[in-house]
Order: sequence, then C-alpha cells, then structure tokens
Amino acid sequence: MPSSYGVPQALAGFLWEAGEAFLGLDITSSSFEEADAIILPVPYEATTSWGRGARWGPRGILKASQHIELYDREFGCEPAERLGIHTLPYLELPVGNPHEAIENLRVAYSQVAQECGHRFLVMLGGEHSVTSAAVLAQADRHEERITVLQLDAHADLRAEYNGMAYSHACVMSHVLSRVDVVSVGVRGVSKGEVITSEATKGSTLIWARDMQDGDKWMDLAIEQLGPRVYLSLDVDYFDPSLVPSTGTPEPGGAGWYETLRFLRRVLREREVVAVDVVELAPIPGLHAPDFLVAKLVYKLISYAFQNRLAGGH
Ligand SMILES: [Mn+2]
Repeated sequence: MPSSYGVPQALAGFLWEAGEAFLGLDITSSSFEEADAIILPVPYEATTSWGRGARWGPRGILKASQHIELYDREFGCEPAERLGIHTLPYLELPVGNPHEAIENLRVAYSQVAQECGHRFLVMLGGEHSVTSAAVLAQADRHEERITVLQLDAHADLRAEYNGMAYSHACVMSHVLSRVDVVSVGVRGVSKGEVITSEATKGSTLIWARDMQDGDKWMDLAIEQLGPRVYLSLDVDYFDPSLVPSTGTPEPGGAGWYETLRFLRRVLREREVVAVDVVELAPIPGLHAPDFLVAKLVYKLISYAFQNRLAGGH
C-alpha cells in the first residue's frame, strides 16, 4: 500500500503534510529511492525569541526555488538535470513541549538518514533548535567524532535561554559534548559564550569582522574541521541587507560570493554528512531573501556533487 504522500514505508509512521517540490521538479523525475539528494522540510517553530515566522521558512524556500534558473555558469550545465533531487513532504512536530518536539525530530531524522544512506540530506528549518536533533542523530551514525560547521551570526552556546534549554539560542551548547563546533560569521554573542568557547577545546569562533580582509579566514576555518562535517547554515549569517527575513538580524554579516567560495571548498575538502538551512522567516512581499536562500540550497546540492558535475558525465 502506498504510504501518505508517497514517503517510503519506513517513514510512514511520522506526521507529514502535503508539500511542494524543490525547483518545481516533477516528482517522478526524482523518486526518493533514486534521488542523489533528499530535501527534508521541517516547519518547526516554538522558541524564537524576537521576530517570528521561521515556521514559514521551508515553504518560502520551496516556493522561491520554482523561479530559479536551472543553468549554473559555474558548472556550465543544469545540475538539476544531472542530479536526482527529491523533496519530502513537510514533517510536522508536536508543539507545546520543545523537549518532546526535538526528541520526536531526532527519531524521525534518524529514520530519514537511515533511508538516505550515503545520499545528500538537506533539512530545511524551521528554527535553529532542529539542528541539535539532526546533529545528535548524525553523531550516533558515525563512530568518529564529527565537526559541526555552523554559519551563524550567533554562537548559540548558552546553556539555556528564557528558561528553556531547548531554545534556538542553545543549539550548540547541547551538542558540544558529542561533536566539535566551528562557528563562522559570529558577531552577536554574550560574554559568557565567549568564555565558554575559549574554555572548550572543540569550539572555534570565526568572527565576522575578520572576514572583511580577504579569504584567509577560510583556511583558518577549514583547518579546524575534522574529516566528517555536518553543515548548519543559519541565514542570519548573511548581512541583513541581503537577508533581513530572520528573527534576530545582526549587522556586518557575510556576502554571497565569498560564501559560495567557502562552501565549495568545504564540500570539496571534507566529507559533508548532511546539511541544514534554518531561521528564514519570510517577509510577505519581499521575495529576494527567500530566493537567495533557495539558490543557496541549489548551490549546496551542486557543490556536493561538484566532481560529477565538473567531470561532464
Ligand atoms: Mn543565529
């Protein structure tokens, strides 16, 4: 019997809501079983502290993605034509108890990752707390310690925030015992977080200010990465002139091209086990940020298969 919305039988026990396909790709052109990349949209939001709307991030990204030119000058081809990309429906989590929701996601994500095997898994949030569920699930799947590369204006190293341990502001403090964390683009942190980072061997902060003087920050960041990397991209990493659509915007963020150069290197020089893109809170009528994030997801998938795309076969 086909499961709800065509998800594989092993995933049928979770709560799915009808979604839409990344890039508007025909679902038959990229089935779950045959796809090279799997997109998991998780429209979860419960603990954002200021601006709200991250719940609408996955929908904003998927809608904007339908307007992307599929041709990519960097590879001289249409990556979407050469790679199978499958989008799962929206994964719904219980709201009300953040701990329960994130635990629920950890179980669901583990199962999705299991079904994905070595294919490229991209989770679309939702608020940043979804990352801790994915990171813990990935840490369980790998014997060697993995590194989380977090692109984010914030360090997310608080033990708790507004009385909540499972807040979006605490993501990295939860996983630091299991993984190393390299945060890039940091510019809005508490004194306590700086002290925590400096006292923790597996924690590195690359400050946004230091990214203004050429690309040497990229070498520093990549040197800190172990062989296996989980990449988490909080869109507030970008300058708010590019992406104002996020709950806690900070001035002085990163631009487009240096980010692409960096990500292409990371996906070439390390094994990236999975990625997420979180905290986009679309502003009605303002399409540019949604489009930027959608295009970034397309770039990430293309970079994950850059050898195949550059090889021309
Ligand atoms: Mn952030």
